[in-house]
Parts: sequence; C-alpha cells; structure tokens
Amino acid sequence: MTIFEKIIAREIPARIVHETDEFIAFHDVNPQAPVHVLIVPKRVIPRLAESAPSDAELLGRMLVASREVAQKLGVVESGYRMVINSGRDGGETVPHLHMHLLGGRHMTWPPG
Ligand code: IU
Repeated sequence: MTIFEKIIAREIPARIVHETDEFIAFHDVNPQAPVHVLIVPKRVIPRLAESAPSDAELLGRMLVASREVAQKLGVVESGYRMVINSGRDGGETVPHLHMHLLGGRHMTWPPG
C-alpha cells in the first residue's frame, strides 16, 4: 500500500482541498511552489505508462476537475502548471499515478 492509499483511507493525515468518489486532492508535504497540490485517483494506476484505454474517462475527468482545484486555490487567473511524472526517469517517487498542480509563482522551462 502506498502513502497515497493511506491518505485516501484516512490512515495518515493530509491537508485535503478537494475530494470526489473518484479522486482526492491534497497539499504536497514538500511544496515546490506556493501552491503545490497532488490530484490522485482513488483507483490505483501505478504510473501513466500503465494506464489503459479504460482509464481515459477517469483521467480526463481529473484533468478537467483540476480547474476547480485551481479555482479553489486562487491560481486560475495567474496560471498554473500540471505535471505527471511517470517512472524512474520521469522522477516518479510514489507508484500511484498522480497529477501535480503547481502555481503561485512563475514557472520556468525546461523543468529540472
Ligand atoms: P512524484 O511525482 O512521485 O515524484 O511525486 C510524489 C510527491 O508526493 C512528492 O512531491 C512528495 O513531496 C509528495 N508526498 C507527499 O505529499 N506526502 C507524502 O507523504 C510523501 C510524498 I512519502
């Protein structure tokens, strides 16, 4: 069981900002920007590279719902960045697919 499943099960605390029956959004414990929230599907997909065509609607709904999370956090107007790290070179450290929503500062490119 990953740390995210424990957060979903309320076995460990997190600063939750949004929750539906399909996903949960909470503040990252090690924020890389003034706003750094993780949006996590409750159903475990280990990484984006292991997603299936049957996951398309869930992932699409999560992306669209991220706008609502950004609105709650006050970064819709200023802008924000969505990131999905997949696998080792992608920098994924928790093997449970999740989207990072980063905002509150100007993002640079290329990412590190
Ligand atoms: P990554 O894309 O797998 O690298 O992102 C994992 C994130 O999960 C990372 O930003 C961590 O700071 C974050 N995180 C967390 O919010 N709470 C935790 O208990 C753990 C990791 I472990």
